[in-house]
Amino acid sequence: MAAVTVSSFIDGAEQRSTGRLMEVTDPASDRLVAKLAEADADEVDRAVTAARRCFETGTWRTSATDERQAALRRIARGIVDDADELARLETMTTGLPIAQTRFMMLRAAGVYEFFADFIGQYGEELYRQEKGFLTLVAREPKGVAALIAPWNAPILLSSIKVAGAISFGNSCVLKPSEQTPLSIGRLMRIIAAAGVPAGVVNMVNGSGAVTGAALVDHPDVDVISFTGGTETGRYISQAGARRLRPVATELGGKSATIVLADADLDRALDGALFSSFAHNGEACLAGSRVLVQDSIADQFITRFVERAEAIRVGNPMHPATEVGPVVTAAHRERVLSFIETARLEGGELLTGGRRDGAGCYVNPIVVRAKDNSATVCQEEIFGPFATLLTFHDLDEALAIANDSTFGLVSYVWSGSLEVSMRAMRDIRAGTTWINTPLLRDMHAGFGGFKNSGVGRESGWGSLEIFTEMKATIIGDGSNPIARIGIH
Ligand code: TXE
Repeated sequence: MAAVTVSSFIDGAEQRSTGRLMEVTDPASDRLVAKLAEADADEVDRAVTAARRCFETGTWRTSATDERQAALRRIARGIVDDADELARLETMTTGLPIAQTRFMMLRAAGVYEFFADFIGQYGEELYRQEKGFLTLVAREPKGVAALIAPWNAPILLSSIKVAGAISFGNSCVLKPSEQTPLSIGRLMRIIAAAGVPAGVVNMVNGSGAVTGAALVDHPDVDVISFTGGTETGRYISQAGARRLRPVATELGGKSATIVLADADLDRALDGALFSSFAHNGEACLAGSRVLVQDSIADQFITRFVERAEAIRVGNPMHPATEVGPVVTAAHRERVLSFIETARLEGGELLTGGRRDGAGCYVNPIVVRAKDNSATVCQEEIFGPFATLLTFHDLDEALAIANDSTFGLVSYVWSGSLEVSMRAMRDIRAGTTWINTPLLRDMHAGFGGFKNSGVGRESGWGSLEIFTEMKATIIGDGSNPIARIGIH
């Protein structure tokens, strides 16, 4: 099969880019599946200019809410109708199991539905505190949003940004990850076919250093929303600060799964395995630092390891596969390197590691760390790699959970209401799941404390990111006005 060349999508049309060609590979076979023509600063400028022009003309910005709602719902239907092919492309470039990418397409469609509902529901503000005045606070779209998305859930994470931005009337330029551009190219066509006017959603492909950097530094960008690694987030925040532009960042995590002795241990085991290894462990919300109460530790850890060894690792296109190859060969080597790091710091490898043959496969890794200061307890590994620790009581568990530079999510397994309430109050993370593995409700702001980022994506969170507050004060004519200039 000849490799297709993917390029940018600007002002409603695919571009014939002439930029540097980058390779997109299938991590299951290491084969080249596409070439990507990198957008340079000029092409990024054309995309931002198209978004700006479209915003200024007001076609979308001032459109009736029900027009935007209808378009968002048509996008949702387009994604559902095309879910099989979108999932196939996503699995081909990410290595994520097809059952999981298929599920994510339905979640992505749900995101457009959610925002269609949300913009018909939220109210703006009116105050009467001052006699003789009405003060109205309206929400206006910010303008042109630069949206930078990662490779680990391309359509879903891009859609949370795109739907959030355009539902409130913004225009946007999306830069997906250079490793996973294929499904996003198709999403652009779905958005155009849904009747969203040209210029509302534009997309530029290319590396972070060239295309991404040109986008976040463009003077006509009004707001930046980024999901990715912490160091990149820091860089992009600085770029935004130089131009005094707001930057929302959803970054990494090293989240704790706390298992107490009074939990339903069968469900806790299922949940701990799922939050460590689902999505190949390449998820910001992985709960891969598993803390187990010492009184149940031996038995729980034995069962955890047995189940990790039984996980079906293999061809991600196979519907029964539970863990596929990690995204690239370089990433596989990085993930594997943490085994040696753990050993050097007194940790013990309980199972998993290198898997021979073609493709970027890794057998699910379980390491027991000496204590929470170990690198494998502090750094985000972003692969099928669970780190186990034990604790004596709840206070110690909460202290370990919080002993992290990150604060994205946490998971708690316990039969006690008091434990749940303590966890809710004391864990410094943006989201805590109690007695359930991960599931996001778009009503709830998603984002992190500390190095896990700034801002929250959701209905209200996205409203904060993508709109400006505008106050209008109307007098009823009764208030006296100081009459200056009369002597
Ligand atoms: O992310 P990058 P990478 C974490 C995870 C992973 C690590 C590195 O730990 O191992 O980050 O992954 C674009 N200006 N997460 O290298 O580089 C880039 O092109 C503008 C957690 O893949 O942050 C891509 O589109 N843009 C995470 C996006 O940023 C730039 C998901 C993310 O890439 C840029 C992914 C620049 N200078 C990784 N440099 C999560 N929160 O879910 C890069 N990019």
